[in-house]
This record gives sequence, structure tokens and C-alpha cells, in this order.
Amino acid sequence: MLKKKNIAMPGNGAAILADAIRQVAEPSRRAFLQRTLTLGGLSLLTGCSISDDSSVEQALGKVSQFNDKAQALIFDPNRLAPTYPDSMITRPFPFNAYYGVDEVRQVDGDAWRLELSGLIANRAPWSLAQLRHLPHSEQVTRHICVEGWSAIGKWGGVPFSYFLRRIGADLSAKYVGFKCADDYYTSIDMPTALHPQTLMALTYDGKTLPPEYGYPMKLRMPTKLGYKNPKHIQAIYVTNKYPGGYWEDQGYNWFGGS
Ligand SMILES: Nc1nc2c(c(=O)[nH]1)N[C@H]1C(S)=C(S)[C@@H](COP(=O)(O)O)O[C@H]1N2
Ligand SMILES: [Mo]
Repeated sequence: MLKKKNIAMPGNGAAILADAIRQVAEPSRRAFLQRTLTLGGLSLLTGCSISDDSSVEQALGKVSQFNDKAQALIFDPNRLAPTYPDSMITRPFPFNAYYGVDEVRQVDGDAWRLELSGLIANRAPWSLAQLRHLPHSEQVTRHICVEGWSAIGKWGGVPFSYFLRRIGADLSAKYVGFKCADDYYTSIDMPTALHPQTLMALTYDGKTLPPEYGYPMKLRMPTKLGYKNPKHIQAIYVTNKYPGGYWEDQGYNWFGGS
């Protein structure tokens, strides 16, 4: 789709161009570009010429930021995602991560402590036993992955809005960020963090959350795409500084609503 052209560029233009071509060549970005708009559409929307490839990267970024704002505006904090009867649970529920199932992180739940930082009044770490004493709710919802599959699963755990209030998080802050026991990380908007169906999941299908689905704890949000749902959470922070995410920093849309 993209052809390298000989363009005379001043200064380190050649290096910038080479960088842009490399980035557009990444499969995730290319897929995102194909899903978003045609190149012609991009140039119309942004008004920039696509005759030099570096502007494609800029255009991509603009479209994604535009999508973030539009999705944040459309998001209704009171609208519930569909729930399903237990009989519709997908068995076996699929595993997915940026690595294979043989490399699933084995977290020691007894030694594990949930770390808290940023705009939070009570930043003491939490053990698994302490989290298990908090209010618990269960839901059967659909998980949608951008890689082209969806599945219905049953997660149980602590309503995240309860937890954020309990730790004295600044609920007027923009972002909640997550760091995981693998190298994964992501972040969400505060309205979604406070959504009634957003759970700190400790169980799957009525049993302790298994390693492949994110033991000891994952954030489950039926209002967001799969990659926004971090597994093996190690640390949570509240911030006004844009934190990005593992796939988001490679071109996936940040809001990631489903
Ligand atoms: N820590 C961590 N969380 C993660 C991922 C990951 O690689 N590491 N992958 C994400 C993606 S892309 C998907 S689709 C879901 C898969 O969750 P599942 O294994 O419960 O189906 O986890 C998300 N959360
Ligand atoms: Mo995914």
C-alpha cells in the first residue's frame, strides 16, 4: 500500500522518514490504519499531503486522538453492557496475551501485594486476603478482542468504584493506570473506572482466578475491548498525566470502547 519515494528533505529529514516508514510497517499499525480509513480519507480529514510517508504517521495519531475524544463524549457512565445467563458461557474460555499460554506468569498470591500510588489518600498496599473481604459481585459478560474473537465469561470481584472510594482516590483525576506482573501496562479514563460493571476480578466462573486469566487479580470491564482489561495487576495509580499502554503505544486506540 505504501511505496517509498525519493523525497528531498532538509536536515535529518531522511532519518525521520525512515522512522515513520518503520512505524507504519509494524503490523499493529498497518492493521489499525486499514481498519480506520483509506489513505485518501486520511488526507481529506487531516488536510495533509500523503505524498510523503511521514505525514501518514501524524495523520494516524490525529485520527486516534479524535476517536478518543469522541468515544469519551459518547460514553454513558450509567449505561450497562449486556449480561448473559450462565448457560451461554464460552467453554473453554480463550486465553490471550502478547505471549503464548506456556509462558503464563506464575504469581505467588501469598507474597503478592497490590501497590497504590499517585493521587490516592491511603496508599497502603493490599494483600489478596484483604481484597477478598471487600464487597463481591459477579457478572457474565462478553469479552471482545480486536484480533477478531469474542467470548462470554463469568467474573467475580470487588466493584472498582467501591475500591477507589475506599482508598481515597481523587475521583476528579483523568486516568487510572495499571502495571502488570508481565511487562503489560494500560490505563483507563475515570468515568469507566467508576462504571458499575467495572470489577477488580478475583474469580473466574466461581473459582479463584486461574493464572491464564490473570491471577491474582485483573480488571474486568465489559464496556472496553480486551486489551484494555489488564491481567496480573501489580500496581494501580491515579494521575492526570497520560499513561498510555502496551498496545496503545503501538497504535491501538487508547479509549478502546466496545
Ligand atoms: N497482563 C496482561 N494483560 C492482558 C494482556 C497481556 O498480554 N498481559 N493481553 C490483553 C488482551 S489483548 C486480551 S484479549 C485479554 C485476554 O484475556 P483472557 O486471557 O482472559 O482471555 O487480556 C488483556 N490483558
Ligand atoms: Mo485482545
